[in-house]
Amino acid sequence: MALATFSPLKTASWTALENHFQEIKMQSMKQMFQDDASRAEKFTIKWNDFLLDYSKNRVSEGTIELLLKLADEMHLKQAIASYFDGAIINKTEDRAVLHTALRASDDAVIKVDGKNVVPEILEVKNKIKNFTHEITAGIRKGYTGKPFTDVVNIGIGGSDLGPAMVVEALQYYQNHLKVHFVSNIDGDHVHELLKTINPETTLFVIVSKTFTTQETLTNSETIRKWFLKSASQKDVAKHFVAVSTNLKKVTDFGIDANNVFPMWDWVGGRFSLWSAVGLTISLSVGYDHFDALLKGANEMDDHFKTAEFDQNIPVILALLSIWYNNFFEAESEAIIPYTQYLQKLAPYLQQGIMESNGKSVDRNGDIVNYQTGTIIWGEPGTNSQHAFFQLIHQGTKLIPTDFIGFLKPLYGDTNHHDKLMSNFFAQTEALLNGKTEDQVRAEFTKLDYSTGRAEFLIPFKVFEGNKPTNTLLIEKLSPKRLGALVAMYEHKIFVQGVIWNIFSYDQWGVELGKQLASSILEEINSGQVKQHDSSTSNLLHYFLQNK
Ligand code: G6Q
Repeated sequence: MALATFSPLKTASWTALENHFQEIKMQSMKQMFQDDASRAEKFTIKWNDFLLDYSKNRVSEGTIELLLKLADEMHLKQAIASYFDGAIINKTEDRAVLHTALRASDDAVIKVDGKNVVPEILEVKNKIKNFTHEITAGIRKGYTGKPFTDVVNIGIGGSDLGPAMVVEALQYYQNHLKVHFVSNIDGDHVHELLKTINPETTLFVIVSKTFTTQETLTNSETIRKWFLKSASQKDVAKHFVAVSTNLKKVTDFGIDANNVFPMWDWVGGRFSLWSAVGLTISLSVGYDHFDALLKGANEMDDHFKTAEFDQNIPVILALLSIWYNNFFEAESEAIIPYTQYLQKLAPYLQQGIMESNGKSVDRNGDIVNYQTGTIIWGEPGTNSQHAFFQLIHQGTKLIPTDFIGFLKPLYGDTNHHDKLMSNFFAQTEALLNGKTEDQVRAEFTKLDYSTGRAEFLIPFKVFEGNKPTNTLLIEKLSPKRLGALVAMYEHKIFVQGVIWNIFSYDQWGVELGKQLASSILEEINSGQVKQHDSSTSNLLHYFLQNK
């Protein structure tokens, strides 16, 4: 079934939310906590070993009811069914959106064009499993007979960010292989990498769904040329494998057809880490951990499909985000994991969230008259506390923030972990309560400040508070829980796209720059600058004269 195509502004709940917003916008959460001793309990969802406390949000029970009504009015239930059933919900590209099938159970039946795709998925998983074993056990060897020590993932965007984020996040679970990522067309990126690897013992995984991406092909060619300085053409087959839908182009590159890991057009790049795009993940942590990552995502899929909306983590997170984006007019959201392992989570989610929902045309092709895609940013705590938290606490902008923390550290160092987590709890508490003028004055009195000095400093030391946060507490960082966490955000993206009446699974916005770059490259190569605006012309002339 197709997704609904009417504006959320046409629903009764949207109007009710607008009215309700006028009542609630000045209310303080501090007061709400004082008025209701069971607030935290009411706004907490426990699922497996995840706990989401969303009580530190500027919402009442009435707000949540209205937001849930909005979800119903936008036919979210039916939309979820269409998403999981393989309906063509990516209409502008005429495709199903089935990254969820990649982590479905082995006996699931999921049809695309009438054909069950699960057997093909299992076949590719098996190929990933066997290949991982052969590389990690040293059965497959390099061209001089040595086992592989390094793996280079060559890809960009969806073919880089997911694997890079997960490999970093699961560093604790890594085996002996050193995994590197090269993505940028900037030659300095690849040349720095080449200084650190040995052609005899390095495996190159070229990841490109289309196998037409300029960055990936240029990097692959540069690397192949470098490789051929010490190896011969026939050795390419041993050292280069590819993940792609484009078998012809892959084999033209010189890669053995047996070394191609297929993917499908119903898997969008930014949702593809669950497919063979995750081959480097499997190589890095072993197939069993890769499989556990998929299982975790699958469990979150089940939760999303079956939990009532008021107990449904992705649904609640999406609705809260809509509340701030469309009613409070918040411009951005921060995601702050309290673990260094998740340092690439925010950049990864920036693509997932901003490429999916950064759209200004609705599902009818009309320009929307409301805000869509949220701007996402973030860095791990506590580093971020010493960097940009000042603005979250005392700046002029409202920045709803997700705090993600873990009950247990991986190395069992409770000294560090307790300090880390005390910061985690302190920040959300400070953001909620702030600090009043009276509290600041009392502190100054204790410190024996002169009245003049104290009165001067008070305004600078007051914290307004009332800053919304979600707290997600997870048992311990593991492949399975990471899979569930990533799937949670994927489904949040989906819910928001459904409610905003936009197509979340295309990305036409990245095309124009690519087209212009290819015609400008011709001008740079020929030295003939064509007609541009005067700024671009001047810049091109300057570049050509001085490069
Ligand atoms: C993601 C996008 C995009 C894509 C890259 C790489 O959803 O589609 O980021 O992943 O442009 O594309 P290829 O895998 O085709 O090289």
